[in-house]
Amino acid sequence: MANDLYSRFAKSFSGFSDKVFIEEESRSWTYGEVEREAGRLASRLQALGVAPGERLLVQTDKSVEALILYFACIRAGAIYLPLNVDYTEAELDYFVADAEPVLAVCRPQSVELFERIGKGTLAIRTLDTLLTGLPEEEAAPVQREPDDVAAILYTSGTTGKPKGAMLTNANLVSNGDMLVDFWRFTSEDRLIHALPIFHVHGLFIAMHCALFSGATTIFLPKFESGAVIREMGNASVLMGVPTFYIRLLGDEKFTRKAAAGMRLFISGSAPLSADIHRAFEERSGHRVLERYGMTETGMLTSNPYDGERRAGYVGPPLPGVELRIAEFETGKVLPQGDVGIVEVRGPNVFKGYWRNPEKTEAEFRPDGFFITGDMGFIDSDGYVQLVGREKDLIISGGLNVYPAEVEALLDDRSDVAEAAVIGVPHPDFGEAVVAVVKPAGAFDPDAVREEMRSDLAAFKVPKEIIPLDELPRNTMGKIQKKLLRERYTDLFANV
Ligand code: MCA
Ligand code: AMP
Repeated sequence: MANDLYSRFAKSFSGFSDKVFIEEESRSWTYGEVEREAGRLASRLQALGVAPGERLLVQTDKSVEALILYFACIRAGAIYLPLNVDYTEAELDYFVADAEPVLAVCRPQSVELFERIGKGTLAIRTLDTLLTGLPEEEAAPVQREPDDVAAILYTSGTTGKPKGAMLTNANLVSNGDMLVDFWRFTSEDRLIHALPIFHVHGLFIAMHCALFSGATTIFLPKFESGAVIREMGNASVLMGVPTFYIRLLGDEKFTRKAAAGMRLFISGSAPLSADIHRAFEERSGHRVLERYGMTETGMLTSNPYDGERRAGYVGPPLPGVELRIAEFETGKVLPQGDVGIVEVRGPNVFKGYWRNPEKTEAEFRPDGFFITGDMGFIDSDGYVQLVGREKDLIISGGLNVYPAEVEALLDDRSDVAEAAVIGVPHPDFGEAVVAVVKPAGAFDPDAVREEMRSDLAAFKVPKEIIPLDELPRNTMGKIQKKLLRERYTDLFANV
């Protein structure tokens, strides 16, 4: 049997053919039905030039059909490139130019925008038009090599433009199979899926665990605590970002009884505070299993299934993942217990950044370890604790925001002399984006926020813009962000 990603899908599609794969409010889909639709859609994609190695750009709402488009793309051997629906024209323009997709599938309201961006050379379809009158004949799966790229996921960076992380067939198959085993997924499982499907977390981690194990997915359009609590009576696993767990605790219907039938709650994408971890256990009787990963690497560490799930720790490295702590500047490996940069190697680690060999080289050590940008240490039991980030990054509700991108937009404005963008503790999102700005003349923070929405995805727009006469600087003249973070640490304490 081939070991490319579609072959892995096919094993479940045929092995569980008559079993329900996905339940949504209006209908349910068996594994066999999903495979048949993916086969027909792959025929249509091929007719549109979506050939092996070509990029298929997708910016659609969450739906089972959008998921089938992913399976069809992989079946056709093409490279899947999903994008957050929040991205604005300026952001999309860059992705299209960089990835040079052969086809863009978008929402009806974005067709005109993609036409402007594509300048007549990009084929554009909505999901509806793509699915109308599908051919009866299913395209034969195109076999790919383990090292061929299956998907490109863009991640931003501290400096410069977003980079497309190339994930190979082998990366996705190995990480998926390992997680099924580690988290004990079986075909008896019923996974509540409330994450978006344009990130590694919702698309690869959640969906591959369900698909590879033959489980059933309860597919919700988005996270809403009431709906998630209702589904718990009929489910076994929930995967989410810390905000999910914070919001569940904020809902009085979330009780021990409501969670009684669940076997596993998994959290990741951002730090889950030890307080929330404990409050969750008190309320539900379940200890959340926290894990740590990245777009470039899939899952890296996880608290154990059977052993101690330790609050505030992301657990030991997962099977097959080598993890070490090093000195950032020199790469010197540090002794156990010392804080340094987390570096990783393994079959899960991506192939490199799309058409960006310089960035790829800069983020790998010569011996193949990838430099994550996260700071942490390994304790005497082998558990990893993350203590901060070397990269200037804010994680808000599980979504990454690079201050440099927001600062650049503010610095470009004539009413701003200079700006510093920081992450401030937020009770719902974990961290919230805040801009501290030295105005140049008349300055209306609300109007500025409103204007920023046309250039930046909504989650990146500062929740507050604070005008200050002078930004604090150190003796080297560098803006002291640490001091600003301390000063505004209670900004959202009462929201
Ligand atoms: C929405 N807003 C946000 C966020 N989400 N602002 C900051 N951070 C966010 N994450 C904006 C909305 O546009 C809106 O702005 C306002 O905040 C309130 O929105 P609300 O209705 O409360 O938001 P929501 O729709 O309920 O979404 C919150 C959410 C969602 C459920 C936490 O953001 C989410 O599903 N996050 C998960 C993201 C994820 O999958 N991350 C994984 C990537 P306005 O009113 O001004 O318009 S990381 C990854 O994949 C790695 C591998 C890993 O380790 O997992
Ligand atoms: P992304 O680039 O969106 O894949 O985000 C990856 C980053 O999310 C990592 O480098 C970490 O900084 C962060 N992250 C993921 N999981 C956790 C976790 N459990 N605790 C703390 N940070 C996390």
